[in-house]
Amino acid sequence: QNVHKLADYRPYPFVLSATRMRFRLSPGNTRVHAELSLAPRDAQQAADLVLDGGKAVRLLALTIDGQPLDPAHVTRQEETLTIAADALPRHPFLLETEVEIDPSANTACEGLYISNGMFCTQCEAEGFRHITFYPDRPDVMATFYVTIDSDLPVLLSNGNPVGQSQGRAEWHDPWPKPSYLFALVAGDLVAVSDSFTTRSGRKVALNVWVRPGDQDRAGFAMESLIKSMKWDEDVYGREYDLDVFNIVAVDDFNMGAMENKGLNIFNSKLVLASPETATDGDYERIEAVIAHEYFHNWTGNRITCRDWFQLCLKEGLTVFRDQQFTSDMRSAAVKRIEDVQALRARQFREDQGPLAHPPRPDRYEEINNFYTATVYEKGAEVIGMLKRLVGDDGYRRALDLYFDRHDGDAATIEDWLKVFEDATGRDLAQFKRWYTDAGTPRLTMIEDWQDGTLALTFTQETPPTPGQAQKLPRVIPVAVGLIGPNGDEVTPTQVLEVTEASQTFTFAGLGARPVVSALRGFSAPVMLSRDLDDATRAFLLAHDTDPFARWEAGRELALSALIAASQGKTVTGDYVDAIGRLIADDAADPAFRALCLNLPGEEEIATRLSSEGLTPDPDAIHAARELLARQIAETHLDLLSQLYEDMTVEGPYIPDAAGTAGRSLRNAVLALLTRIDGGERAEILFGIASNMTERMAALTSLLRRGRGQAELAALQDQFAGNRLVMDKWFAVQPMAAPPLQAAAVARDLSQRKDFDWKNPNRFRALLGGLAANHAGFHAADGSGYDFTADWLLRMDVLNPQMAARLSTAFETWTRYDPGRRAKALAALERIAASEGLSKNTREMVSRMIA
Ligand code: HT7
Ligand code: ZN
Repeated sequence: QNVHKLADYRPYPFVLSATRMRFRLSPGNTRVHAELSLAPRDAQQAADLVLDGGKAVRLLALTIDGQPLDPAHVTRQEETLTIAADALPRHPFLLETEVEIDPSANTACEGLYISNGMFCTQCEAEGFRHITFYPDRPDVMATFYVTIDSDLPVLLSNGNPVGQSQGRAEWHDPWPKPSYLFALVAGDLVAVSDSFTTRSGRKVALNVWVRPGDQDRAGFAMESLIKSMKWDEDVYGREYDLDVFNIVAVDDFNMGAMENKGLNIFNSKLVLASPETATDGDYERIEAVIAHEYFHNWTGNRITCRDWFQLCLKEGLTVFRDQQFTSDMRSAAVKRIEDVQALRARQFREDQGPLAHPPRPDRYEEINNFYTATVYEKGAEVIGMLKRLVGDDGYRRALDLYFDRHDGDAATIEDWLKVFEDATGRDLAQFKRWYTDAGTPRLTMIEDWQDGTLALTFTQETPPTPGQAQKLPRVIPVAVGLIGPNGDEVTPTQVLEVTEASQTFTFAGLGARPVVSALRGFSAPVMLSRDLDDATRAFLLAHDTDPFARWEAGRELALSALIAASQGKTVTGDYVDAIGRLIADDAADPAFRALCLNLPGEEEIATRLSSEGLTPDPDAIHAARELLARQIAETHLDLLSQLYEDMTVEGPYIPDAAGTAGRSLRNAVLALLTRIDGGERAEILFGIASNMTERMAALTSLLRRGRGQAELAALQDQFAGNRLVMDKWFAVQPMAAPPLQAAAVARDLSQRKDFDWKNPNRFRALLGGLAANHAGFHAADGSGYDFTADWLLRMDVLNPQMAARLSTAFETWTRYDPGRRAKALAALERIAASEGLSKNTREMVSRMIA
C-alpha cells in the first residue's frame, strides 16, 4: 500500500506562487513560521489541501487569510496534514503555519539537523517535510523569502542576501524552486572568497564556507568552482543567475553533496584537500563533484523533475555533463576508461541482482533507495548513446531547445526525448526502452570472412530482471573500426546501429581479413561477447587506435587469465608478455599503462563469472589474482624495478592529470613489486612521501602483505585530529586485510573510542571498507555478513538512509554457493525480522529476498 506508481501521477490541485519563512533557531526547539501563497488550480473543482509533514513536526498554529481554522477541518496523520476542501477559499489565499521542530534530536541527516554545532539542512528528496508542513514534491515550485533569527555568526539560505543585522539574516530567491532545493546553514564559519564575472557581465561573489582552521584546505574547491562556471558557459552556453554562490562544507552528511539553489552543501570530504591529507583520487573527485553540483543549476534547478520517477532526467544528464567536464580538464581517454570501470563495478552488478531497475523506475516505496548507479551512471550512458546517435551538432541543438523550451519547468523523460526528436527529426520510440527497461543487454558478435567481405552479425538479448521477464530489442550504437594485419587502421570508426534481435552488417572490398575493434569508446552499456583468442587480444592491445578498445583488449586478456587461474587451469603467457611490452613502452601514456597494470578487481571477476552462468568462488578468485600479480612481478622484476626507480618524483606535488598519471603508474608498479620484496620499497616510500597519495598506496600494499602496523600508528599519531584522514585509516584496514581476517579487523576497529559511528563518513569508512574486500565480506564462515547485519540494524534506528545504502553490500548474495547463500539469507532475514525496521531498509531487504 506504500508503493508509489508513475501511472498515478496527478498535478497538485493548488498552485503555490510564493513561500515566506521565518526560522527562530534553537537546537532543541526551533520555531518555523511559514506563509504559503496558494490558489486552487481549478476553481470549479474543490479539493482537500494535503500537506506533507513528518511525525516530529509539531503544529502550533494554522490560519487561512489570517483566520484560525476550526480544528474539525484539519486532520493530522502520521506523514500529512489535511485541510478539508470545504474549509478552503475558492480564490487565492494565504496559509500560515507555526511549527516547532527539534534539530538536536534529528540523527537522520535529513531535514534540519546539527552537525558539529552547525545548523544545516538536507531536503532532497523528501527532507523539507521534516521542517514544516508543505506540498513537498518537485512539481510544486515557488519563490522563497527566508528570515533566519539566530546568534550564530553566519546565517545562509538560498538566493541573494537582502538583509543582514545583528542576529538576523534575510534571503530572497527569485527563481521558483521546489522544496527539495531549499537550504539553510547557520554556524561559526569562515569563507574562502573569490568572484566570477559571467559572460554577460554579472559579478558573482563566490564563497566556500568551512570551519575556522580549515581555510587552507578549501582553495582547490574554489578553483574547481571557477573552472566549472567557465566551462558551462563555453560548452553549454549556460550562465549563473544569482549574485552569490555559496558552498558550505559539513562533516555529517549522508551523500556527497547537494545542489540547493545558490547554496550548495557538501560533505567536507569533497571540499577539503591538501597534499598531505588528500589523495589524487580525492582531488579528482572534488573537482568533479563541485562541477556536478554547479551544473545542476541548469540541469536540475532551472529545469527540474516533474516527479521522482524522473530522477535520471537531472542526475543522468548532470553526471554526463560532469564526465565531459573532467574529460576536458584532464585526459579524455583515462576518464572514459575510469567511468566504464565504475559502471561495470556498480551498475552492472546492480543490474545482475535483485535490485535491478530501469533508469526511470515506474514504482518505488522509498525514493531515497533509488539514488543508484542505474539512475546516475547508466542515466549518463544513455545520454552518451543519444549524443552518438544524433551527432555533436544534433546534441547541441537538442540541448539548446531543451533549455529554451523547458526553463522553469518540472519536466519528464518524455519532454527530454521530444526535444531530441524535434531538433533532429529522429524517431526515439525504440530508444526510449533504455529508460524503461532494466538489465544489461548481452550483445554477441560473430564474424564471417569471405572473398574480401567481412560480415558482422550481432545478436542482442537482455536477461529477465525483477518485474520484467521479457525485453524487446533496443537501439544499440556499436562503434566499430577495422585494423589490418600490419596494425594499420583500414576502416576508421563507424557507428553501426543494431536495432533488431539479430542483424548483420557487411564491409566489402577488404584486401585481407582485418581485426575488428568493436564497441569503441564503450559506445553502449552492454556486455559484448565475441570469440577472440588471446593472441588477437594482445594484437589489439598493441595496435588499436581507440584508447578504450585498446585498454579493453588488455582487460579481456587479464580476465581470461584470471578466470582460468581461478578455475585451477594453467594461464597462458600472452597476458604476462603483453604487460611486459607495456611496462617497457616509455612512449605510452603513464596513466594508460597504470590502468593496464592494475589487474581487474575481485568483484569484477565475480561479476564476469556470474554473467557467464558460473558460481564465483571468492577465495579462488582472490588466490588467482594474487598468483597472476606475482607471476607478472617475477617475470618482469628487472623492468619493474627500473621503472620504479626512474619514476621517482621530485618537485612539488601537483594534483593535475600529469602528476596524477605519474603517481598512478609508480603506485601500480609498487603494488606488483611488493609481491616480491615483501614491502621493502613500500616501507621506504611511506617514510619519505609527503603526500597522501603515495602514503596510502604504500600503506595499502603493506596491509595486503599482512604488514603496515608501524605505518598505521604513524598516521594515527600525525592525524588523530583530522577526521578525513582518520576515515581513510578506518577504511583501508578492513579493505586491505587478508580475507580471513577482514571481519575481525573491522570488529576490532568498531570497538575503538574514535569509531564515531554516528558520523556517516566514519561509518561508511569501516563498513564500506569491509564490503570492498570481496573475499573478506563473502568469507565462507559468514563473519562478513553477520558483522554488517549487526551494524546495519544499529544504524537503522538513527539514520535509515545510511542503513539502507549499506544493505547493498548484500545485493549480489544470490550468485554465490549454497553455503554462502544460506548465511547471507540468514543475515538478511534477521534484519527483516527486526521490529521497527525503517521503511528504507525494509524495502531494500524485501527486494533482496523476494
Ligand atoms: N541531488 C543530490 C542527491 C541527494 C542527496 C545529497 C546529499 C544527501 C542526501 C541526498 N539525497 C539525494 C546530490 C546529487 O546527485 O547531486
Ligand atoms: Zn546530482
